[in-house]
Amino acid sequence: MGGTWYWNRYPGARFDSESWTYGYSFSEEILREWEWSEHFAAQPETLRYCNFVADKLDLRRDIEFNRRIRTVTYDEAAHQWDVESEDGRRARARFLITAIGPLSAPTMPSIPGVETFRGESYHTGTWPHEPVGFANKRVAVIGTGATGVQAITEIAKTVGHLTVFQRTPNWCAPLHNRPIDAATQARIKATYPETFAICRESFGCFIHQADPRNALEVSPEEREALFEKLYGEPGFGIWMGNFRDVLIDREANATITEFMRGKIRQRVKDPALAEKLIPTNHGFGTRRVPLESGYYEVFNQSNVRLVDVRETPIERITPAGVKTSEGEHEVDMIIYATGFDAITGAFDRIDVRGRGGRRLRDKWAEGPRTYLGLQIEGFPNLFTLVGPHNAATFCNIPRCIEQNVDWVTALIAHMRESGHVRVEATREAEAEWTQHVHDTGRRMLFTQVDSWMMGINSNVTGKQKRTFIVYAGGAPKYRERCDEVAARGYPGLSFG
Ligand code: NA7
Repeated sequence: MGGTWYWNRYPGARFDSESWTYGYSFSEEILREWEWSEHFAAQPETLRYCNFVADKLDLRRDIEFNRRIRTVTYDEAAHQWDVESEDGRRARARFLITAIGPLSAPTMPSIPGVETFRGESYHTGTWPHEPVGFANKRVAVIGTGATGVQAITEIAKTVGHLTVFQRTPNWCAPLHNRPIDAATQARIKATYPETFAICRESFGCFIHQADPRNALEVSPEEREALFEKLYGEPGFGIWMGNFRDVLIDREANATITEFMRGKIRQRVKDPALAEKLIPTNHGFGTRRVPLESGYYEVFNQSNVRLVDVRETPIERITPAGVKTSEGEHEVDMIIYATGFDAITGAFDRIDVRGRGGRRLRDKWAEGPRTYLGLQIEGFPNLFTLVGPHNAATFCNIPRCIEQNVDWVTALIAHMRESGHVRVEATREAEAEWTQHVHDTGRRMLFTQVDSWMMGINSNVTGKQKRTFIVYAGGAPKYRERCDEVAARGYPGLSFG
């Protein structure tokens, strides 16, 4: 139970969304009864929340745990999906709804020798349930994405010696987490409708709304003042609540990038080290912004070392540690914070066969093609929640999941009422939506940068080319389009 919050139990794992914007909005009882203890809850609390919801709604009786699905096949004669798990058990259903997660297929680095290491080793996405201690141990962390940044900051508090292997530095911003006091708790509970209304209208369904001004139309002093204010505030404000053009316009982006550069230089004592922690190949916000709670200060500790693997590449993992071109780093533990085969990875791990035995993997070989990120031509009655080309992949995710679920539920109800047993995206509608996803994406600077949001994973064969896998038009526009399709009787879908 809990999905991403079940698996990602590495030290330091916590929300980057405000807790009170992240929970389910559909049940007043759940909203009333559940109390978040911190503005950005840590993983154990979120997992408790998932279990609380499951119990409250009596969901366990409808869930079969430990059933990893191997093959799903559309039976054209019966208009049903045949679902087979790895243990050979089967199930059949008219509709198949995937809720397999955009960041659920962890990837190990393609470095030789991983299996030869004699010490402890863990991937952050499959962290053990037993406690892992770091005191008096020499620990290596490979990877400095959102996960690595959280894990490194926490591990550094107790570790004997920490070596961080960094390939690409990211622009990290302060989280400013704090407990929720009683007065704030009361206010949160009294204003849920307003909170969710604000989220609905913001680009990524966060509580932060973009400043309506352009960065370059204000004076440098005004610009600096907003940046400074946002840097001092909790959460993604600096990313999502910044001047409206900083993620679109290069010159505007350069202003916030310069500001962030200054912050890293202020916080890291050794100037040469600060330069290594400053990204040089992408501007602020064009990759997922890790939120941090003392990350840069970790590098001021005498027991922490940063290894820039662009300068000294990792050659192999040895039985004793990590060997770079410069020499061997002997360690007791290696932590792989190397990320996921994002968004399409979980689909690739299932053999999905549609009409005529067509494989989804083949259809998406050159990148996904979808209608509204929810339906696929050739794969009737399949709905892909938080799938590629769906606004939910670039979102305060539960907010967008609820939109996906409501839309799919209404469509299924519509089919029941009208006696239909089959629904499928038309080729034309799929082509149009896919083109729209590409066109919308091109406006955004993040599509010019390598990251998981562009389908890049250096450790997965065939995922080295930038691909439009997320919808970058924002949640409100996406919802508008979905609502319009439903209101007009579902153009773009063929029913049978
Ligand atoms: P990310 O953001 O994909 O980060 C993975 C990190 O691992 C990143 O720093 C990579 O460097 C690094 N990496 C991956 N493979 C290697 C190899 N072979 N050698 C060295 N370094 C490597 O994943 P996260 O788990 O941090 O975050 C994923 C999302 O989960 C996050 O955005 C949240 O929304 C939740 P690179 O940048 O590729 O050079």
